[in-house]
Formats: sequence, C-alpha cells, structure tokens
Amino acid sequence: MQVAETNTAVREETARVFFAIWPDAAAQRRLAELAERLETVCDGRKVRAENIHLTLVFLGEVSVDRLDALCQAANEVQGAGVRAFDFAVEEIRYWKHNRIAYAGTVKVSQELLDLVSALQSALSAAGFSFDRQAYVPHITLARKAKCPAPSIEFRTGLPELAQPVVWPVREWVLVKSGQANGRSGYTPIGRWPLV
Ligand code: 2AM
Repeated sequence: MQVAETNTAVREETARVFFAIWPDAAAQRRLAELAERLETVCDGRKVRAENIHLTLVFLGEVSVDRLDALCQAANEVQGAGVRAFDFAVEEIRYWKHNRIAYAGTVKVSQELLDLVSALQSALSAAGFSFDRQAYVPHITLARKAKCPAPSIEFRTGLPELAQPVVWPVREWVLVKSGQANGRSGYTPIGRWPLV
C-alpha cells in the first residue's frame, strides 16, 4: 500500500515553468479566432486567447528555491547578443501523434534560434535541465483535435491563412503554469526585453 506524503517539511515545493513569447493584442485576437475555428473543424478543445503562446524552452518542475537562480541565468542571456525580431505565423498544422493543432512558421528566424540557443546555454551552465529535443517552434491552438483529411474544402484539411499573423517580439517571459479558479492558466514570473 502506498502512503501519501504528508510531511510538508520534507516535501520539496516545485513550480512547473517554461520560457515563452506571448503574442501582442492584435495577433492574439487573430490566433484566438483560428483556435475557435479549429475547435469546430477538428472537434478539439481550443486554447483560450490569454493562454496562446510560443514556448522557447520548457523546464517542467523546478524547485521554488531555484527560481531566483533561474532568473539569474536568464539575465545572462541579455548580454549574449539576442535581438528583437518579428514572428510570423504562416500555416496551421496538425500533429496526429499528440492530437495538437498548431500555428507554425515556414522559415524560422535566426533571431528566434539565437534566443533559444543562448537561453539553453545559460540554463545548462547554471545546472538546469530542460527538454533537449530539436526545437520546433509551434503555437498550440487546439488540443484533443481530430483534424479532417485534405478535401476540396480544406486543401490541407485545415484552415488556411489569407495573410500571415505577424507581431513584433520585444520581450520574452518566464511563466509558471498552474490552476487558478479551477482553470489552467499561466502566470509570468519574469520578463526580459529584446531591442
Ligand atoms: P504544447 O503546447 O505542445 O503542449 C506549457 O505547457 C508549454 O510548454 C506548452 O507550450 C507546451 O507545449 C510546452 N511543453 C509542455 N511539455 C513539454 C515538453 N515535455 N517538452 C517541450 N515543451 C513542452
């Protein structure tokens, strides 16, 4: 029989955290409209407007005692030559293996790759572990999606964008995920500007 851990003095408190970029208000509106359409087209569960984001590095559970050190590591990135850039969503795509419908980019900007790589180096140097799979920038718009196969109506089986959704990326954030009022949501716990 398993006994639940009740001794809070020995239980380590952790936070589920990741670094990300949030769209500006206009891009958020357009991405939220797409999420709404995907909910219908793919019978999925849309991501709420305020939660739509692009993950840079996902760390998962980190001890709350280490959050200051995590912010310090992120401070190092500011001196690493990272620059502001525009992020352009050009396509809606679908991953069947995890049933995620997402917004993607055709040509990943060098500035985004430099930011992710500088962040990964600073985190490694500070002893943090994170997901090291090849970075595939994606903005999840609907989960538990069952997107249709290509048809005359949807060439790719998914909504197509008449115009790309572009926004100027001028900051990146450290975010904690968790439940608030019975809903999953994200709380920014650090911000770093890009110029
Ligand atoms: P997802 O949208 O593809 O699930 C908060 O959970 C953010 O971290 C989401 O953008 C999520 O990506 C990403 N994320 C969650 N688990 C992850 C993992 N194991 N590796 C990389 N990113 C992850």
